[in-house]
Amino acid sequence: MTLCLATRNAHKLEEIRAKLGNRFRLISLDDVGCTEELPETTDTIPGNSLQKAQFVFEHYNVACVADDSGLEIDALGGAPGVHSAYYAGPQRSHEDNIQKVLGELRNTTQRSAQFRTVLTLVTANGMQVFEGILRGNILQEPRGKNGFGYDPIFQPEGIDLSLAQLSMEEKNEISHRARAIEKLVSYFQTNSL
Ligand code: ITT
Repeated sequence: MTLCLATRNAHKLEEIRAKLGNRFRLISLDDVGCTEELPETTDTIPGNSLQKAQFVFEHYNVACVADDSGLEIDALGGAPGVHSAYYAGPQRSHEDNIQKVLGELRNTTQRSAQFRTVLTLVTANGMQVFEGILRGNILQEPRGKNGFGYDPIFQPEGIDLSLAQLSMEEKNEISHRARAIEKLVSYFQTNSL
């Protein structure tokens, strides 16, 4: 059975492939011949995740799982959320995004936040949604060089380091993305495509 992961990011493909095992033939957008940009025009993380999976299923006639993720900061009413990738502008700079968030939180002691991943599976049988959350706090300044995005300013609950100070393996054990993938994997333990 073939399952398409709606990404061109080789790391995401490998992370999911490693956890799903060889139950499915997991393929990428390139493998189904999809070279166009997938639509991401809703204003929520679950909305964009569903939109991407549905687009691939309808246009390429293959079961598809799509992810969408973002950082949600409580004191900012859930921002940057669905806008995480380009919060400081269309240049999509991780450094600029971090500086914008730190500026907005300068005068607040309420630093709680979460990373959220929503995976949506669309098949001929309908759709299923799997969510992973990682709670933590926004640091006063960036720490660490690993990872990407907002990792240098995010300190997971119960850990004394930023996500960017963890190795990729350590992050993959606790991350929002890993938690959503675990739910997808356990769904496939009792369900098929
Ligand atoms: P693809 O669409 O190419 O997969 P993307 O960067 O848009 O890449 P996501 O939907 O996973 O990917 O995430 C959107 C943004 O949310 C991302 O650009 C980061 O700014 C932030 N983000 C998501 N997951 C993150 C993580 O694990 N660590 C740090 N920042 C993250």
